[in-house]
Amino acid sequence: MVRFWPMCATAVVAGLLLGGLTSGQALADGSGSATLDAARARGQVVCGISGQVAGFSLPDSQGVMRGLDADTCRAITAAALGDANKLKFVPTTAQNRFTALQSGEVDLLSRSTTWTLSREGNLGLMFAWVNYYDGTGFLVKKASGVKSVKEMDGASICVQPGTSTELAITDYYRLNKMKFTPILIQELAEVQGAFLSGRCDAYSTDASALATFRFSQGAKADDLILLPDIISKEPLGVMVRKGDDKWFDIARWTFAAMIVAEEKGITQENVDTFLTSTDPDIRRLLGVEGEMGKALGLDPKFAYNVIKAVGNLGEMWDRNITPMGVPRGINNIWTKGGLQYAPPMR
Ligand SMILES: N[C@@H](CCC(=O)N[C@@H](CS)C(=O)NCC(=O)O)C(=O)O
Repeated sequence: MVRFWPMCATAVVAGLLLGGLTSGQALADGSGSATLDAARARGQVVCGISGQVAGFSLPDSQGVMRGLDADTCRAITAAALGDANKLKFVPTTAQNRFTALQSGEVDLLSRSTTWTLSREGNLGLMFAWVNYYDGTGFLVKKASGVKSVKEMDGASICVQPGTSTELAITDYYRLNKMKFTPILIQELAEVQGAFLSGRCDAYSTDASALATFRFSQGAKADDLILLPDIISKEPLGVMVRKGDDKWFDIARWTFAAMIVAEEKGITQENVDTFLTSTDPDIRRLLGVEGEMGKALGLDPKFAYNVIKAVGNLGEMWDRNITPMGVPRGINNIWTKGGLQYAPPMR
């Protein structure tokens, strides 16, 4: 006790001083979120994406970044700054993505990143929401005749280093007393090219990305088979830095807003017709009554701005993932049998 108290007291005093100073200052001068204040000052949210994955983040023929991850950046920007276009995309790789967020180069990371304990516990970063419940899958050539991972003992597998995919395959092979040779290639185009040219027997990553890659092969898609085995859970989430709780809240409640909108049938196109709704949930959601925006340090119409910019969660899916031929499944909202469930916005 004699040794405990002084240390404890020092920590408490230091905590009060630091916490008091930072949050007191932020409250006096700004929103309570250093990240939001910085984004407001520069007039832009900076969002880390991959920029290379169809359905998630890939520029279209006009150079506009498209995909679920890109629209996630848009939604949070619309909530934060009231305008989804006040957004800068920064491409990141599997290996530099966490440093980009830690260093402050980006305000948030929306890059098919799996939520794991060690990532949340060790990196000073945290996951605000899951925008895609995924799992590790395998793509093989139809000509190989392989129908299941169990037939792939001794196989060479192309995989990007620094991914949870690498760990999932290692676990699976260890558990099943099988062996594989990892062919580690950092660049996405190279890893895909290596697989297509036969340098490895299979290409493994998140099943979503395999499905969209297969789809992008056009007529040649039929030569490739996505095996039915999904060997791990890969909840892909949106990450922010620890220590800016208000920014975390903004990211989290942006998703809640898109889910509630879907529950209530509110879309990008019809949202204005709901402004006169008598449903208390809808009135609070759209900022007609209550102080939901204020609680987040935002405009009362933050959720309205999100819906105007990207629509509800289902619209985000339909715009980006449905065209790739991937059914929504567990990614549906809870009222339709899926995992996306929003806490009450009250
Ligand atoms: N979800 C896994 C894998 C993430 C990952 O890097 N996925 C590939 C899927 S294609 C990707 O986004 N590559 C794009 C790139 O390297 O730019 C993780 O968090 O480690």
